[in-house]
Amino acid sequence: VWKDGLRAADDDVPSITKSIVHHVQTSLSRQAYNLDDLGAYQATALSAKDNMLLNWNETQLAYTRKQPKRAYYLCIEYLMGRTFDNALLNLGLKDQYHEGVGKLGFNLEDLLTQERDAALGNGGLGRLAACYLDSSSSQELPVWGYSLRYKYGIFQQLIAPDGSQLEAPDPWLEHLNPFEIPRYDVQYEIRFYGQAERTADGRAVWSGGQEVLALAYDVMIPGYGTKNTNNLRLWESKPKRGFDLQSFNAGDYERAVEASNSAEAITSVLYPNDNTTFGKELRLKQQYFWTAASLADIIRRFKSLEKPFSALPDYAAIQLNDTHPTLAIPELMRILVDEEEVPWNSAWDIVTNTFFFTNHTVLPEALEKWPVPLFEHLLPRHLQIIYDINMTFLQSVEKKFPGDRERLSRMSLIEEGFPKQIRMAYLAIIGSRKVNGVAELHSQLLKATICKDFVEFYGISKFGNVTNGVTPRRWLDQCNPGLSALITETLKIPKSEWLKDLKKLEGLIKYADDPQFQKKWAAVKQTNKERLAQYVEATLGVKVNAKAMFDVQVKRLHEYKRQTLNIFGVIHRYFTLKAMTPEERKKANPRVVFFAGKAAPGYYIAKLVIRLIVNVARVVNADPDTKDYLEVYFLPDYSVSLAELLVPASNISQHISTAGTEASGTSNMKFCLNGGLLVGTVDGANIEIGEEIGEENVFFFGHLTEAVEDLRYQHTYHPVPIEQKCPALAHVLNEISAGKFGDGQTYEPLLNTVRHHDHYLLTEDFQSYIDALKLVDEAYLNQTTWLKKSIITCAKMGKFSSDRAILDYAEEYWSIEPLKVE
Ligand code: 26W
Repeated sequence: VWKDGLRAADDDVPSITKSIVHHVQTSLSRQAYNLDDLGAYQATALSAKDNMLLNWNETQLAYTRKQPKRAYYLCIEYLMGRTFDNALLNLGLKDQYHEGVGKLGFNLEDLLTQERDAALGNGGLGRLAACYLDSSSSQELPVWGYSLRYKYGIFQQLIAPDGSQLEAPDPWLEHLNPFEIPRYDVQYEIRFYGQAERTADGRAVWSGGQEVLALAYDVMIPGYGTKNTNNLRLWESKPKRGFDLQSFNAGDYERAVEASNSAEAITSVLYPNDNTTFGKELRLKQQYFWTAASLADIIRRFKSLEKPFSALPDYAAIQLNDTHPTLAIPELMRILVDEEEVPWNSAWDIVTNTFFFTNHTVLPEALEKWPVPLFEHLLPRHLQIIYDINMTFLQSVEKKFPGDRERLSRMSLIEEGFPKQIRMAYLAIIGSRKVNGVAELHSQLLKATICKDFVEFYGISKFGNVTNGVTPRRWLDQCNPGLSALITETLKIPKSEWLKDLKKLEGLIKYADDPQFQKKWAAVKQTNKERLAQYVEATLGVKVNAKAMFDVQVKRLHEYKRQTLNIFGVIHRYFTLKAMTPEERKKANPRVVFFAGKAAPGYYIAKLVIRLIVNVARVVNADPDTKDYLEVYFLPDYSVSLAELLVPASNISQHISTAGTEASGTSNMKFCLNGGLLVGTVDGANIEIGEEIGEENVFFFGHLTEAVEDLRYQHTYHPVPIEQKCPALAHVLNEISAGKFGDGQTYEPLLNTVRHHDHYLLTEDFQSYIDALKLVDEAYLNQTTWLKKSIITCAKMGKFSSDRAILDYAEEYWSIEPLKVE
């Protein structure tokens, strides 16, 4: 039963119960007879962890032996959600654990909810990284993730009595975390501040300042249906010396612990900003701490191979996710030039063949730029290196475009001004082998805007596209077991086959018209809607009409994502229903509208939008005239786990960003994969979803990207009053102002963004949005055609598996190959 004397659970039920009891008694030192769900969860998770560890060890051993080229995925956020359920699923042990836990008097489903989400991310970027890790292991690719072990993840969102967002810390590590392994033997010293003195040979010595320790924590990433188990390495900051003994002895206890507090602060909290820079020194410290520790680790591993440094690109590909890890570029130059004595030009060759850069947003406010004085103070040597890179680079630009001074200043890594700023995106572009965007439209826009001069300089082949994807394990099988079972039964192939080759879903198309199949399909959706309704009742204490159409918009609150368009549309619908006679109302399509999402704590307008939604919900839900036809809910504290409830329960979901602003979107893929229909603008990956599933199955509306620039120009130079441009919307805004949903004054700043500049073009898209929703209502009334659309939508989502995306990166970018652990 015990493998090789290791206390690892075997995969039969008796061994599983035995190993759980063993962990109760030893790891937790508790007794089985008075164990609560939390304890039972911890012991069960530890038992599952033992199983994963065996695979993890074998995987790492295989990598060490066979020395394949590896990819390193550097992302400052990983939005993992819960691990336990996914681990059981990927290990193929869910049924056995269900039974084993049952034998001990517990219910596995209850234990699963004891786990806190690992919410080390804000939104799209972090969740994408989590999906990519799942796919890397599942596709048996040697990929490791690197990030920070934030003590506090994304804040918990509370809603105050007046409807506004409040933030509370997320102490996710309060209890034992069964899924992390501290590696006390893996530590690196990281320096900040101090002096950098150039030496005669073009190198420099960086000394003094503050030194802190980076300590590794490993999180195992099991693949689905394979032994391959990759690693996510998270760094924790620690003081190099516990505390200042001199001050301590002098009785100055505060000073004694100051240094240790400052070291620990680095990984204490995730910055809650999404798509907007913040410009704080601590954030730059996080970025350097993480990239320097990760590179030290990568270089140590490479050095153990005893190859010349010129071979680094044959053994390592380093993926920079957005600009947050761009410091890795000057850091690798520093290691090679200053520490390893590699000549500058050879070092630059190595660097530019090792890094790959993905951009995840075109919003100007998200483009990272660091003020030179702040940067120089924290990282004096890196500033020198960046200046040197810039000089060489601009010389080559000058050579290709002689005399074009404008171009030189446009392309410089340093933006002139007071203060001067370092353009991190440009550094990432010139320091990388290839650059890509995350959906076709986004990659096109990149080439036409941020990268334009660089395309002219390097040629087009350096710039590509990898459309995002999502893991069907978590986002179908795990969150929607009913649908997964129905698909398996219908396709008549093992689930492991279609879950790893998602194009196989196309086998469902031939049943799209089959009444029997449609009936089962509808029943699964209904069950999921009732499951969500139960959650809402348990958390908000209200009963939701689960017979109505469920309409969902869940994502970070941001003006460009236009939750405003949605809530204004809801208000318009409410007025329309109000104006009807009871007889007329009976013909309306009953709808429940769900919102969820967090706003950055400092994002005033986004927070006002939440407040408006909550207060509109209050008024609408309390109106007996319309109650049967319209309900609105704002579900607090959106998370991966909440998404796993919402995604399977939606009839439609909304992805309604101003054209050209949403780089890709990934929840659009999740909803469609679960048979929800998409209401959206012609933006990001919506476009490719439309191409795959057929435009007749998507509700597109709104202006196209090409029109946006002109429209904004018109708004600035030839503004037309909103009453004239869009009377329906003007009426909605006026009613809000007049106090229909609580004090109108409160919302004025939000309403004015629409009345005045309307940067996100609500007045331009409102009418076509309302028209699209009308089409949705009409379509929903005919359930036969609706179900057919729903089935075809799911069946044609194969392209959007993150397996396809990660294989694309592996082949076209990183040049790595699968290595199966036998
Ligand atoms: C420095 C502030 C900051 C923080 C986060 C700037 C930018 C970010 C992220 C890159 C923003 C982000 O998450 N972008 C989203 O990335 C997803 C994955 O590619 C896309 O699907 C979303 O469209 C995009 O908004």
